[in-house]
Parts: sequence; C-alpha cells; structure tokens
Amino acid sequence: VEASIPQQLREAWRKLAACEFQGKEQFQREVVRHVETTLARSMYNCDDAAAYAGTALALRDKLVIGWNKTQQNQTLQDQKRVYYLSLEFLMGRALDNAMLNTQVKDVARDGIAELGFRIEDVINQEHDAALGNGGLGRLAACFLDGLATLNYPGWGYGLRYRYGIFKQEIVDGYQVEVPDYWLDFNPWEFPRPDVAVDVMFYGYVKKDTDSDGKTIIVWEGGEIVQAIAYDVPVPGFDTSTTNNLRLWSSKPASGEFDFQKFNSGDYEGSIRDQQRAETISAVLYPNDNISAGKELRLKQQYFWVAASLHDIVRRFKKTHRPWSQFPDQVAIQLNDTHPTLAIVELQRILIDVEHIPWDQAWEIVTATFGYTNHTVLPEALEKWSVPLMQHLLPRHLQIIYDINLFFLQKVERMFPKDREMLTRVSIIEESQPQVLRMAYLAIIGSHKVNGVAELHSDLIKATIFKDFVAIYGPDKFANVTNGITPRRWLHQANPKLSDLIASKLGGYEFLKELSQLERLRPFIDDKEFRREWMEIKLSNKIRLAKYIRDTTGISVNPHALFDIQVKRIHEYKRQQMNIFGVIDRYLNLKAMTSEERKKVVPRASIFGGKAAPGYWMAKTIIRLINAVGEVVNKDKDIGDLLKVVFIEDYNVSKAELIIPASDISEHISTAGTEASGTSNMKFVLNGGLIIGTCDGANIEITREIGDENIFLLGNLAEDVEDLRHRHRYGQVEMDPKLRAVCDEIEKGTFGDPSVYEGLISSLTTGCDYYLVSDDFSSYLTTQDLVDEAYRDKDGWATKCINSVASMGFFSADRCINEYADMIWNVEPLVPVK
Ligand code: OAK
Repeated sequence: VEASIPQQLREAWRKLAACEFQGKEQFQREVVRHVETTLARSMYNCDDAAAYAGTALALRDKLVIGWNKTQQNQTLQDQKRVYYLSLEFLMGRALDNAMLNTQVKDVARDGIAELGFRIEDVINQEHDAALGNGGLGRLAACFLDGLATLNYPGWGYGLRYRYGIFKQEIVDGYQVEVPDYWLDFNPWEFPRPDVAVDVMFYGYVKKDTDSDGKTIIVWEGGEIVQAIAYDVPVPGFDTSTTNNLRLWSSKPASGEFDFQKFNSGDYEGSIRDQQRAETISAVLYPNDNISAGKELRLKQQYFWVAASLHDIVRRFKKTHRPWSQFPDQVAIQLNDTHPTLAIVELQRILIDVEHIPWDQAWEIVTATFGYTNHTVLPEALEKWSVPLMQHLLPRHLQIIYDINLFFLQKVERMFPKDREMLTRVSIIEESQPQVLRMAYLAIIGSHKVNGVAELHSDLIKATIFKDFVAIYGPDKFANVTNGITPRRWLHQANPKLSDLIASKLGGYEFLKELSQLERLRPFIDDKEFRREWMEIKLSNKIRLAKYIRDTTGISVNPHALFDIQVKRIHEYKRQQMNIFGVIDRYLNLKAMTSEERKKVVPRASIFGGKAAPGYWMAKTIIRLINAVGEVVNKDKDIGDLLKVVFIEDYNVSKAELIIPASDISEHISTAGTEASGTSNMKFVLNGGLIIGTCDGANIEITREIGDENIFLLGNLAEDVEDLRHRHRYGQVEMDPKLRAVCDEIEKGTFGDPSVYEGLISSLTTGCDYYLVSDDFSSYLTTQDLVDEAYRDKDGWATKCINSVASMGFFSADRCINEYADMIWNVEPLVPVK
C-alpha cells in the first residue's frame, strides 16, 4: 500500500505509538485534556454535557487503539470474515458500554467524581444511537457485541441515517412524532472521506463488444450518488477485539453537484440536486414489521448494498485470490430481506465486471449469502414493483429475470407436471403491476435460510416457504433462536444484580459464559442471598417509580406488582388486550367493597412503545391507554391498587431503566405471529417473570426455566387458522367480559367513544383477526394466577431466581456461535494484546 510508512522508519513510529490510559490519574488527565483542548472549555464552564464529551473522547481514544490493532490483525491473519448487512442497528448509548466492556468503569467513576461529576449524570447526557425500529435492529446490535466479545472478525454494514427513529411525545394522550436529529455531537463515529463509493441509479443497459470481440453488457448513463463511510468501533467485553460497524452516508458524486447551475446563479437548482443525493441516507423508515414500498426506501437499500459489496469485493481483491475462493473469505448475512439486492449486485459484479461465466458466478453467490427471516406477517414481506425496479435498476431486473428463469427451469425438471408450483414459487408475482417477492429471491440466492425461534422456523417451513422446502430439501432451512447480550442487558442495565451474582459465582465469568448462571442454584435457599436479590428488585422499582413521577407526575407505589409491556405498538402484539384487561380490573375494583379491596394485590400497569406514524390503529391503542390512565389514576376509590402509566419515547436507554424493574412483563402476541421476541429474554434475565402466549421464544424460555415459572395463556398457533375461519363466518360470540369492557368504552367512561370506534369494530365487524376475544378469558384468569403467586413473596422469589439460573441459552454469544458453525463457517481470531 502506498500510504504505508517505509520499513526503516517504522521503529520511530512504534516508539511513538499512542497508548491507552492506565489507571485513574491518566484517565483524568485525558478527560481534562479533551475538555480544555478538543472542546476549548475549562473548569469554569464544564457542565455535565462537557464532562460527557470529555469522558467519551477519552474512552474513544482507548477504543481506537484496540480497534486499529484488531483491524490490522484481521488484515494480517486474512481469515474468513463475516459481514452482517442490516438496515437497522439499534445501538443505544455507547459510553457506559465502552467503559464496561473495557473494564474501566470503576476507574472512570472515581476519576470523574474527583473532577466534580457523578458518572450516572455523565452517562445520561448521551443521546441514543437509534438507527432502528425494534427487535430486528436491536438484535443486530446484540450480535455485534457478541461477535466482538467472541473475537470473530465480523463487520456490520448499515446506513448512517441523519435522523434515527422519531422521538415520541404524548400530547393530549396522542402520539406526536418529533424528528431525532442525533448527529450534533457524535464522538463514536469516524468519517472516512477516503472510503468513497460511487453508486449508480437509473440509466440504461446496452450490449457492446470488448477488445476481444466478445459481447458484454454495459449499464450506464445513470445518476451517480457517492457513499461515504463512517466507522464506529464496537468493543468486545474483556478482550482487545474491537470490530467495526461501517455506516454509509450519501452525498452528490464529485462533478454531480451542478456547478453550471451554481455559476449561473441558480443556487436553488444546484442545492436541490445536492439534497436529492443527501436524502437517500436522511431518514430511517419508522415501520416495524410493515413494508412501506416507497421508491426512496428501495434507493436506500441499493445504495447501502452496492457500497457495502464494493467495499467487501475491494478488500477481497487485495488478497489476489482466485474468485472461486471468495466464499472461503467472505460470509454475508442478510438481516431480513432488506439487503436482498446484494445477491443480485454480487452476481452483476461477477458477470458484468469480472466476466465470470453465469454458473460459476452463481455458485460463488449462493455459497456467500445466508438469509434470516424475522417475520411471517404478510404486510411485512417485501414486494417491489417490477416497473419501479425497471426504472431504478434496469440491469438488476434483467439479472433477477435470469435468476428466476434458471430457478424455474430447475423446478420444472423436479416437478414436471406442476404448473401451479411454478406460479407459486416464481420470484415474479403476476399481479397488476407485477411485483418481485424479495423473500423468494433471498432464499434462492442463499445457502441457508433461518428463522429466529423454533416455532417460527417450523412455521416458515410449513407455511410461507413450504414449496421451497420441497424444492431444496429441509437442510437448507435452519433455526437459530435469538439471544441477547448479557453485557448490556444484565451488567449495564442492572449492575446491582450483576454484582450480586458475581459475588456468589466468584467473578464475572458468567457475562462471557452465561450458562454459568446455573451455579446460582445452590444459593436458592440462602436467606441472605434471597433478601439481597429482592432488595435489588425493589431498588430498581424505586428507580423506575422516581423516573415515572419525574416525567409524568404519576406516583406509583414501588411495592405494587409492576406489570410491564414495552415494545412497538402493534395489533399482533396485543397491547389492546392488555389495556382491556386493565379496564376489566378497574371495573372489578369499582364493584368491590372496601373490605374486599384490602385483599387486592396493588398493581402498576406500565406501557411503552412507538406506533408507526401511519399506523392509525396502533395510535388509537396508545390513546386508549392514556385515557384509561387519566381516569384510573385519579380515582379515589382505587388509590394505589391500580395505576396505569404510559412511558413516553421508549428506546434502548429507557429499556435499560425499565426492564430491571419488572415483576411481570407481557409477551402476549397472537400465537404464531411474534417470530421470537427478545425483550422476553431480557426481562427474565433481570429476575422478572413473564405472562405470555405460546409464541416465539416464549416456548423455549418455558422449556429452559420450567412451566412452573411462567404464566402461559391463550390458544396455540395450530388453532389460529380455524378460529379465524369461525370469526369470518360469524360463528363466534364475543367473550362476555370483553363485551363489558367494550360497553364501558362505548359509554364514554374513557372520553369521547367515537375515538375508539375503529378499535372496537376491529373485534366485531373486523372479525377480530388477532383473536383478542378468543384469548381474553384465559388472559384474565392467568392474570389472577399472577396476583395469587405474587402474594407468596417467597415462592415468587424462588421462581425468579430459578428462572435466572436457567437463562444461559439466551445469550447472543450462543447464537453467534451457532451462526458461525452452521452458516458462516468462520473461526475466531486470537486477539492481539
Ligand atoms: C422489522 C422489519 C421487517 C421485518 C421484521 C422486523 C422485525 O423487527 N422483526 C422482529 O425481529 C426480532 C428479531 O428477530 C424478533 O424477535 C421479533 O419477533 C420480530 O417481530
């Protein structure tokens, strides 16, 4: 490489190499240096924000040293790397995580205290990196942590949105969206202006002949946008390995910014062109489990995929290996279908640019990619219009046609008499206009397809991808049950519990080998241990109650049973069933005598979550939760017996506050709809119990912790089809208690009932697609069992501790190892000191 320093000068460099701070004093020196020089502030104007900036910059320097070494080592070792392509990375805050993973938090706490600041206040200054919607984006973030911790050479590739997921404000009970401009001060990213890739859109395709007289295909004449890399260091826990998350930002390609217009005084025209380019990476689409189908979204997808593949191919070509070895050097995982065009783009590069014969190229492509499906909801399955693809990416559409043709020929050979099969499995759906089924393309272009929990993986094989199992055989389909990083979701979110566990297990080894939690079991009868355990839970509840009081004015008794449902608002997740249950509870309390009320277990029903801005029904559910809260929380008859809270703007850092405070959390999706769920794992790991349906990972959680430690309810996935059929044919009477709840809403007890007409009619004329009525009585009885169990404080503690001891399986590290063995075929690297 031309930029590298000549051999004879390298000794001088080595002597001068930057080194990490060691100990408190050096840390403090670095913080003060950054405050005084980088920020040009002083002790006379250093507020919490400046203290955060100084601390973050000191930590960043530390990370960069390990990061550089890791990257040099990965290049030197030249082993197979894995690339995780995800349109979403819901990283949350970085400072606390960096301190914990590099194990300098105690030093930093003491050091910053001596400079006049509380570490918690400093940490709270940080803006969440919220480049994601929900489960899929947070999973990507947990996977990056796992990859680094296990020393895998693994990169993330994503988009650097200028605006992450919107901030949610609640105004008069309604959700209002506010843009999340998060890049004002972001010390965790490094712009790489030298890593720039030109990406083309539109244009036309023509046949040409090369110098040897061979026919070649040329795609040209399109609009070019430049992708600039921004790198984010991802430190592993207790290792020097620091991986890279590369996010692409769009800008006009050099020469594209219209100087003609600019010089002729048409500033607006020239700025418009610039903005058009910048718009590509401007904003995250705020839909969770819904595909928007907008042209700009498709542009985002291709822009990101083309830049990432260019980067990966460039890195491979530096090794001068033959192309046949590409899959031995590169594994690419597709996080849902959003990056499916990567399959087409790699095939295009191999055939059009590298002139490799189709079959050989296709073998390389399919050996490289793996595809993870994250949902069976029909509205989330991506389908792009053929005319749109033709316009935006004409060459790619041709290649898709060819992929489809060869695939259908193969299917025809296998099932010669089955015309319907061909229609069913074709990438092209014969609708008006025709659309491309991206999931089918992803399956055809990958060597492995996986679901994210056992039930989900079984369901995709039995339903949406059934034909493909017949075509490829069952071995192409696998399950990798999701996991979570115990570093963020136990150690960082719940330091007291982590410390208590460490005190019993003799250190923090369990954070790297979560199955070690099993060793808690001998302490189950240790009185002092149990007391400390429950005291920690109470202190986490007090912490949350204080936050709720400070932000909403509602006072929640920390001794009440905290019942929490925090996740994206979606009909399939059934927050409506929860709030209907709350209304039923309220009606029961109102009907009781004061003597009867004395026996009631006080409860705080806590909700949080964002609705997609265009998802009217989800917004109505938020409105109802807030309306119920307004009535219940000021009802003198009720007092502490029931409180209803909606926490505004649920995000990763709020999750870290909320999850450790739960007694019970709700995971009550209609069976068969929630692919896995991951917050269910977080809640149990933090010593909370679950009320939930037999859906997603709830089933495996039950298997691990035992069915005596979980409150299961409702119909099974196998019953859903039949129940829906009966609703459609008017054969189901609404559950009487649900009827009573609806009547109460319609009476106007929770304000203008016309607001909730649509919500209620979804249960009646709408055929109750999510089967609220069918599960409602089971839900209520199960909630009664929860109350009953909570009365027995000792029994409850036993359940919680036993559950935590059984959660080892749900570590993201286990997941990453499964992907590495079964799908990626990559090995860890020995980290450099
Ligand atoms: C988002 C957009 C499109 C398709 C799926 C999603 C998504 O977030 N799915 C969620 O993925 C999580 C991680 O695998 C699962 O735990 C959730 O059940 C699933 O809804």
